[in-house]
Amino acid sequence: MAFKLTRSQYHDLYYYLRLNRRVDEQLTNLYRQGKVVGGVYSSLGQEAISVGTAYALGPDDFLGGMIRNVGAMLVRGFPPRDVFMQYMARRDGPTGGRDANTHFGDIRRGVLSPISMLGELVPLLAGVGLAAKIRKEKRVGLTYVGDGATSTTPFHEGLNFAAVLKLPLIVIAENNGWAYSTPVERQMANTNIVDRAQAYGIAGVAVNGNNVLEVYEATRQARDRAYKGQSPTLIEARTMRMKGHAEHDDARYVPKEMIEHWRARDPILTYEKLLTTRKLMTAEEKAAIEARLDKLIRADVEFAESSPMPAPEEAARPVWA
Ligand SMILES: Cc1ncc(C[n+]2csc(CCOP(=O)(O)OP(=O)(O)O)c2C)c(N)n1
Ligand SMILES: [Mg+2]
Repeated sequence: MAFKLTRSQYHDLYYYLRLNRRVDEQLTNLYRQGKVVGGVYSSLGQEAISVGTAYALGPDDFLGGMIRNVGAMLVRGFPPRDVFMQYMARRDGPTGGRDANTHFGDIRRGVLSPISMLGELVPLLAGVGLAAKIRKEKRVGLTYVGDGATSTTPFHEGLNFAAVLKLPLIVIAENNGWAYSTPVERQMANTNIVDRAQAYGIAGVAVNGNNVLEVYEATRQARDRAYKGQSPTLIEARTMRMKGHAEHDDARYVPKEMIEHWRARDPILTYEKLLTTRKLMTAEEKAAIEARLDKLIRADVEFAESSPMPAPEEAARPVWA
C-alpha cells in the first residue's frame, strides 16, 4: 500500500464495515416487523465499497451516495439512529418523515442527498468539482453508480464534462452483477465498465470491491490525482448484490451458485482474516468493537422507535413547492 494506515485506522475500517452490516441487519428486522415505511435496499456484501471510498476522503470533500451507500454516510458521521428514523419516517429523522431510506444529506458533513433518477449525481458532483476548481479549493466530489446506472444519459454527460475540464471528480461504478432483474451482460456489450474511462480520456481503475484496502487505496490515489488537477477517475468496483433489489424481491432469477461464489468472498470475513494474519487485530480488540456496536445499535433503535410519527399538519411545511 502506498498510503500507510495506522493500527487504529485499520480498526476504524473494520468498525465501519461491521457498523454498515449491523445497520443493514437491523433495517431488515424493522422491515419484517412492519415498522419501515417503503422498502429496504440492502448493502449486504457491498460494504467495502461504501466504507473504503468514504474513508479515503478528506473532511472538505463531498460525496453523494445512492440507496446502497449507507456505509458511506455512516463514515461521514451520520449516527445509525438517523438511518433508522428515516426508514421509519419518524418526526426526529433527518427529513422529519417526508422522505424515506437514504434520501437525506447534510452539506456540513459533505454529503449530498441521493437523487432517485439513476446517474443524476454524476453531473451534480462534477458541479461540486467545477466550483472547487473555480474557487481554487482543494476538494473532490465523489459519487456512485450501479452497473445499470452506467446506461443513463447523465452518467455520460457528467463524466464527459468532468473529463474535458479535468474536474476533481471520482465516480465509483459498483458492478454488482444486476440492475433489478437484468444481468450485466444484458445491460452492456462490454461488461468491463472500467474500459469506458479510456473512451473519456480519464484515469480508470478496476478493483476487487470486496477488498476494503484495495478500494481505499484506489480512492486515495484518485483523490490525489483530482487535487493535482490531473484527471477525474472512474473506479469499477466488482462485487455482488447479495440480496434482491429490495427486501420484497427474493431474487429467484439469480443463480444460486453465483451467490455461493460471492458468499465465500464476503468483504468483512475477508478483511477479518487479513487483520488476523497480519496480527493487526486481536480477538479482544475485535470483541471490544462488537460490544461497542451492540450498545450503539441498541440505543439508536430504542431512540428511533420512541420518536413519534410526524404531525399531519407538518407534512408540507419545509417542502420546496
Ligand atoms: C433513470 C432511472 N431509470 C430507472 C429507475 C428505476 N430503478 C431504480 S434502481 C434500478 C436498478 C439499478 O441498478 P444498478 O444501477 O445496477 O444499481 P443496484 O441496484 O444494483 O445497486 C432501477 C431500474 C431509476 N430510478 N432511474
Ligand atoms: Mg447493479
